[in-house]
Amino acid sequence: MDLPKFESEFEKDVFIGLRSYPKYLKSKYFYDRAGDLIFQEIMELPEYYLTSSEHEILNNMKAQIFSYLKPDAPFQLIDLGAGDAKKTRVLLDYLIQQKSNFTYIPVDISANAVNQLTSSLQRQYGNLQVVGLSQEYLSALRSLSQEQKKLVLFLGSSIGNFTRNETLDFLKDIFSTLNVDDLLLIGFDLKKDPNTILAAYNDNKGVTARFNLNLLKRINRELGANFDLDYFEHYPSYHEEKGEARSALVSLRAQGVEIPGINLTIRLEKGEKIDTEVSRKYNFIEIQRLAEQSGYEILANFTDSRKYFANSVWRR
Ligand code: AVJ
Repeated sequence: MDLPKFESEFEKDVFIGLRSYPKYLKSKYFYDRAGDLIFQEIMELPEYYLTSSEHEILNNMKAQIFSYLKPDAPFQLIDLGAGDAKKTRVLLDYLIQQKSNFTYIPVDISANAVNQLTSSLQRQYGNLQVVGLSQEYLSALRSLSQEQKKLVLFLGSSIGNFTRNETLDFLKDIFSTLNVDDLLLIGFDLKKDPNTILAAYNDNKGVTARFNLNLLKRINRELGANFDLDYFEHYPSYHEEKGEARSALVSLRAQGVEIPGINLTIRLEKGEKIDTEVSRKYNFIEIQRLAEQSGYEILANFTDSRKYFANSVWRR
């Protein structure tokens, strides 16, 4: 099929996703200005254990993590998908206290997030060297100096949003930008009691529902669509064997929606879903296999007191 000409990747992805069956929208589009703020609210929710678990690990293990770097010379701390860098500040505080010589390089697709973060860090830490990059992860990594050692952070279980194939491709691509002995620190959400996982994506204040529905608001605003948010409901599920938490938006009645920005009209049956996110959960065997298949050596796996989350240190 010949696709019409699109002005942006967003337009193209929305068009393709809403013409598919089942319908889907890519989760990376959650993060517009409003979505960034709602995600910050999610990270404060008691049900969303991921943030507090990872915070606990980084706080307890920061000295060990940096001991693997053996930094005798200036190094680069690269933060992929830095957002507001709330958890990274634990590491920054530690490095500054240790008088480490490093450059902090937050990378985020959102130029808004990178600008806000850079100025906030400069306010907070007078002479921290910060180079914010609002680019795709790989082009950012490829643009960096090869002279200095790198520690690449991929925190928060962002890796969980990739499909299986995307996960391996991503890890191999990162590998190709690293030098021998450079490090990667990845956050994995661990498989656990399904009720605990489901609750993290189904909080009782409805923040996650708002986060999910914001995607339709974004399409209304940016593509002139007429999604009626009252006729969609947040629909989270957890598939234990697959280790996949999924979010969808379910249509509460049969309805038509117009999306003039991409010249598209869609129909939804009552009960039909639009898939919006997969958040993959791991165990240590799967983490080990991922590292092997993408060429890394695992130096350490750290977990929190509840064993909900893991931060894994990998070496090229
Ligand atoms: C930012 C991808 C780690 O999948 O847990 C939170 C996003 N979605 N609540 C996750 C999210 C719904 C989050 N990540």
